[in-house]
Amino acid sequence: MEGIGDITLETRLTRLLGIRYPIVQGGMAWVAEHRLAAAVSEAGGLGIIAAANAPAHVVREEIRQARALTEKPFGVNIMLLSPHAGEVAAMVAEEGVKVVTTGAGNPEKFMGLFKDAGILVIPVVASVALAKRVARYGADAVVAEGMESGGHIGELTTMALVPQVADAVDVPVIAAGGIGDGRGLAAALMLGASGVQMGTRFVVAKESIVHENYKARVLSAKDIDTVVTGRSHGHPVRALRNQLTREYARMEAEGKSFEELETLTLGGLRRAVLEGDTKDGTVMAGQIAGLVDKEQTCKEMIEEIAAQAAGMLEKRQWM
Ligand code: TUI
Repeated sequence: MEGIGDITLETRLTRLLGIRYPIVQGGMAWVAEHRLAAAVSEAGGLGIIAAANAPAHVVREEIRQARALTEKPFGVNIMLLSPHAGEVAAMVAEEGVKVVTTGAGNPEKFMGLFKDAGILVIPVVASVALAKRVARYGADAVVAEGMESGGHIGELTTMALVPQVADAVDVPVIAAGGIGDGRGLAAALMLGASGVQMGTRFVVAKESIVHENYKARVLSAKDIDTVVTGRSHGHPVRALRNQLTREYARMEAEGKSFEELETLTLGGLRRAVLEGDTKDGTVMAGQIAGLVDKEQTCKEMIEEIAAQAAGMLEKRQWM
């Protein structure tokens, strides 16, 4: 029982996952590696290792390194557009991972494999239709992710998506997109969610391996500093505005092909995260970047967010 006075942040999600706070860390490519995931899980949230485009043997090593850092549960995010998604799915079942989240697609074909391995499956969805579908074939919870998020996004906002998904499915709903503090957590609970997933806030965590240039851009970002590129070919991505996004937008307006645009961004996220190239790299971040203004440990972040949410709920501070 966590909270202040009578207010607890124990929810269906904390009970399902056996975690202390209803806070999940997003499965961010290149960012969500074993150190960040272990730190979030150690702090009482659910840490996630992002498989992204990595082959299974690389992700397996990440899982083992996370296990050396924490005995608490953590998850693996499988990015369904990855050519390695199938081999990663088989590997996580073999490794006995407790929780899998999926993103950027429909995880239907892997569902039997995950359920047979006793894995809790939490697909990220951007619509009511996909939420209903994954719930029907056995999802244990869903992440309802609004277009305020960084990276690959859907069409709906968190404010509109979360209550509609909460009404449509019986499993716990985790709200994502535009959430960065205790106010966001409290608001998500009022929309019918049982917890939140946060990405951008964790990018600047002390335990995050993200290059200091990238962290500095997130820390200094204003509310209107993110842009969405890639809408023309059906893979919209939100990132902080820079030389690369301007060039991309220019080429997109000229009607350049998907292949030409892909060449421009190839390796862009890795360049930004690992090398600190914030001019010609892809600095993925959500709209909440404008609110993220301090580097803290995951424990400090999670405890601050939980205390703020619990305090607001107890004092009816929103009224
Ligand atoms: O997946 C994410 N965020 C991501 S993935 C990523 S790597 C990437 N980089 C460049 C281009 C494309 C991917 C960076 N950020 N979030 C979860 C998420 N899933 N957001 C939206 C969706 C989604 C969208 C449509 C899930 C399912 C869907 O429909 C699938 C279907 O078949 O109905």
